[in-house]
Amino acid sequence: KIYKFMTEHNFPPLQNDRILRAARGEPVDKVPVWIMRQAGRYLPEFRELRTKHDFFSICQTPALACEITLQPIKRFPLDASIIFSDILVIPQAMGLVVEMRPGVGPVLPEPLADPTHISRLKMPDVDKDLGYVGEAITLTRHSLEGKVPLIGFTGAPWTLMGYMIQGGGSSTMAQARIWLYKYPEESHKLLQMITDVIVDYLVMQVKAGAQLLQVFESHGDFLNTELFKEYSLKYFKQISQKVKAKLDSLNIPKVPMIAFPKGATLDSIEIFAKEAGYDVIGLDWTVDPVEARQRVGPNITLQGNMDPTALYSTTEKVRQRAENMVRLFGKDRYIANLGHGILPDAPIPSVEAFIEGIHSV
Ligand code: 1CP
Repeated sequence: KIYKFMTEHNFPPLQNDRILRAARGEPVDKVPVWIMRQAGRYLPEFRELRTKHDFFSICQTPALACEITLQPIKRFPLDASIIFSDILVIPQAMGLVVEMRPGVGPVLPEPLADPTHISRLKMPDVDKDLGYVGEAITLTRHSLEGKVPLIGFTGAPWTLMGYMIQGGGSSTMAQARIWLYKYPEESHKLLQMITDVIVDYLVMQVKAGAQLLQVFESHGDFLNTELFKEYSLKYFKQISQKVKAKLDSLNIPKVPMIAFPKGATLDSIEIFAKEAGYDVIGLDWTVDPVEARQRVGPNITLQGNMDPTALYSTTEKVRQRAENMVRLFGKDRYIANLGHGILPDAPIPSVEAFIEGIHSV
């Protein structure tokens, strides 16, 4: 079990706590910055390693997951690392086959075609079935030598339900949305099962050494405010409450929790900030920083939100845009990031200019 080797003081002392300070609402010397998908295809050293190993073998091999997690940290003055893994390890642990097809992305060859298929799912023993993520986290915490904090993560229930029903990425999520209207009870049943796995999974990651947690609702785009409240917010609340309660009962210090409800409406974001119980809310690039701050009030940290495609302008413009973003969000209660994952062919000089721009204000 992972638990036996989790003791915070066994890890090297932390040298850069900007992101933790920002998440807690404490002042910072410079705005912390990290990039969603910062370990990925845009790095030649990642592509090189990928030619030799299958995607999920990397996730399941702690030494490889650790090596890739550190790649962007070695190159850039980022303020956080995020463990190399994927949100689809949960559907896998629940018994669904997930393949990573080159040029296509994740494919689930036998998705849940209708609610009778829920019986195909199993409730995993997270310490056993996803223990490899915990081992990768513990190893990475040591290998980071305290340089920056390590973020653990999961997909949110609705986003994972979407992949489980669609069988992969989808531009409409129509089948999964149909479930919400046609099979509301069974949808809740499925979402609750996924939520229960997520809670144990996140607690396990903290035991293993994760210093922040991010919950990715990448399919928030597909939910209007009413659906968001019923099928997303409800489970986000459970996740934050139960993770905190379990950590308390185990006498393990709580860690800041980040929610990224991508594409959620501004009304959803406002309700989320008031009710969901997260320290940080991530915004995609369609949200105006000033309006977001007015809506959510002063007591929550915002994260984001430069358009990933803005990295394809000149480095000078990228730097200016990054500086301007900090001015709009303000230096307090703010974590700089892109508004979604960095694209696989993003220019590396733009990544450098982005980070420089953020740190220069
Ligand atoms: O550096 C990091 O950010 C850590 C690694 C990481 C993370 C946080 C990966 C590696 N995946 C994720 C999360 C993830 N995976 C999300 C949430 C973030 C987001 O919205 O982008 C999602 C939706 C996925 C699912 C997924 N995995 C997709 C999207 C599919 C779709 O069209 O809906 C894809 C393309 C993947 C594969 C993947 N995951 C990660 C990498 C580096 C890759 C590329 C695969 C490869 O190398 O072949």
